[in-house]
Amino acid sequence: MGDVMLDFEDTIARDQRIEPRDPMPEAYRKTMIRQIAQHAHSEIIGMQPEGEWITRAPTLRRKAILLAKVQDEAGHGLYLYSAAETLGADRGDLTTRLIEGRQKYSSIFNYPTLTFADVGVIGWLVDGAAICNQVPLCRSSYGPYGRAMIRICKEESFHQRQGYELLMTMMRGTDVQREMVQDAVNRWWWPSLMMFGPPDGDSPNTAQSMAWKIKRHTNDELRQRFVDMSVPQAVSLGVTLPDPALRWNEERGHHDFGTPDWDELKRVISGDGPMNAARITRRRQAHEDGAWVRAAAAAHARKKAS
Ligand code: BYC
Repeated sequence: MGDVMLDFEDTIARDQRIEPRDPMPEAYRKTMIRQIAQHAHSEIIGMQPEGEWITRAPTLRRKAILLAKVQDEAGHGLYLYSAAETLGADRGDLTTRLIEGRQKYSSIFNYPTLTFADVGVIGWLVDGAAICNQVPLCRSSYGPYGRAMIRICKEESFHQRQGYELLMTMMRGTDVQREMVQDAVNRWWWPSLMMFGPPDGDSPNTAQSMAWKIKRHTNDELRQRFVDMSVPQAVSLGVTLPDPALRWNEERGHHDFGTPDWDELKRVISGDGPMNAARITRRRQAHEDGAWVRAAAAAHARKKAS
């Protein structure tokens, strides 16, 4: 066991990657499965808020873009479940944990999408926050996770661009369209800041995950990066970010901003957000609807093996 730890620590210290067959401490394996599974669940549950707008997209072009984006999220979920399987996790078991409420997914997907402007704002802010959080994860110490993240980030950039382009189009439209965009920004801004997790002083996992080079920055560092990145984008779009405390701080070289409602984040994480019950019910239904496909695939595999 001593040697196992030495090899592992040495690999981490040399900034090299841990691969599936490499020895690793049990706690590292557990942490990786936890983070990758939660991330995979977020991608799959994340299909729902925007998926609801596919049949109601205003034009064929918007529908095609949205379809492609939502399908990409399904793909991300699959790469990530595969990465979790390289650590010995079982995908069926992970899905069971999700639909029984025993494993988390991102708080952001527990808010409703009220108008088509939400599709644009999710692309701009939610995918923007996702990119901010996930680009450093491309250098995460666990090989299969870091490699999955490279492809995911490329696709997320397309998602962000489509959201921003949709919002630019709406902002060039009518007063009603501009109001829809502003209203969506008002509703999604604070939940987007919460995607980065609790503040550093209240984040039980950050210190160990940074030491293992799973996480490369703390939650607050990435949140700050996201705010700094979003402010000029909001200006060119012509929308107001709903935070009276938001201002440039010359001394820090960053924007100061207000405090998110951390009690709200706790409520949403613990299952008590506006859409938690609806999201899980829908996911459970989809899983049950797919039972015949899994049975057929298993029967086919048995037939081929015999
Ligand atoms: N929502 O010690 P902490 C996407 C949990 S997909 C819910 O800071 P950690 C996209 C946290 O898991 C977005 N739970 O934890 C998809 C921990 O619980 P446990 C998902 C949250 O892991 C489709 C506890 O609170 N992205 O972007 O060091 C369409 C304490 O937190 C949240 C990822 O999953 C939250 N917001 O850091 C569009 C990225 N925040 O497990 C977009 C990968 C915290 O101890 N994950 N919790 O019971 C990460 O980077 C990290 O896991 C986090 C949290 C920064 C999220």
